[in-house]
Amino acid sequence: MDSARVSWYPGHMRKTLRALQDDIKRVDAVCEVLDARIPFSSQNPELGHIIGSKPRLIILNRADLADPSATALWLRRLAPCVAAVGTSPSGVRDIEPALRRLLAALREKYEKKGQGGRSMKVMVAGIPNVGKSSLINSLCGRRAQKTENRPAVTRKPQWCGVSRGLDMLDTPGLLWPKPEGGFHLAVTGAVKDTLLDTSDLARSLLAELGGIYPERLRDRYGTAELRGAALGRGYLLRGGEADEERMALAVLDDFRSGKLGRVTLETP
Ligand SMILES: Nc1nc2c(ncn2[C@@H]2O[C@H](COP(=O)(O)OP(=O)(O)O)[C@@H](O)[C@H]2O)c(=O)[nH]1
Ligand SMILES: [Mg+2]
Repeated sequence: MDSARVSWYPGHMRKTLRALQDDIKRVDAVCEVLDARIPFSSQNPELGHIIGSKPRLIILNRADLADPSATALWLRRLAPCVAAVGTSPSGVRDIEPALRRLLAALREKYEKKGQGGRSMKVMVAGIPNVGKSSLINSLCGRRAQKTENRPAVTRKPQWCGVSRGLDMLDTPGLLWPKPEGGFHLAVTGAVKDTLLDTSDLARSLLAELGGIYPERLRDRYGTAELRGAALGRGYLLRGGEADEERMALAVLDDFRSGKLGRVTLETP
């Protein structure tokens, strides 16, 4: 990466970028974690540059919140790729077998060199708050990594033994300066809410959901319109006007917690 591009980054992201560029040299493969609801927008092009030609397994995390039929399409499009729910051990069961398949050729190479006992090292990388640490915890069967529902909880690289011969490296999330899917990243919680106008965000989300799942908005709010929804719920300001800000928070919370059903915003 040339330094002109790196200088675009805010300080802590630049540090993350450098750390990933360094760590990539120490690993045999990478699990690139995407959000199953927004596989396009959650794929960091910069990470692609860092991964280069290393074996890569794509993980569509938060599959519990995504539309299963859309996930099935993405699994085919992005292969080798598995779907996962990072918060439970049963939700990550496809990952280890997929990694072993991905690394079979390399393993054989090591065995021929008499290094069969060598442990395989896999980096887990992706945007902030996509579930990297949760996935690793579920794979390791213990609470090895700190997880929290906000970006930038994992600050330093952390190793964790998943099983005999397989070690995984947790990494801090990497965003890039001007993500094209900024709106989708914000509604799914990868970018801090405070950076964006909540009402605008909720309005855009309602418009988009109105196009894909209109009946769900009708069922929950009686309308696809923010102001109408606020009035319908009796969310009012002192003068009797609709409290759109309060309604916007409710809509975003409903979406993020799955109360609007399983939703995928991007299809292949
Ligand atoms: N619904 C759901 N929530 C998840 C899943 N994986 C992670 N989370 C939640 O997403 C938030 C961020 O997880 P974390 O592992 O800290 O993300 P990281 O920043 O990528 O390491 C936490 O609140 C997790 O409980 C998943 O598959 N489904
Ligand atoms: Mg983390």
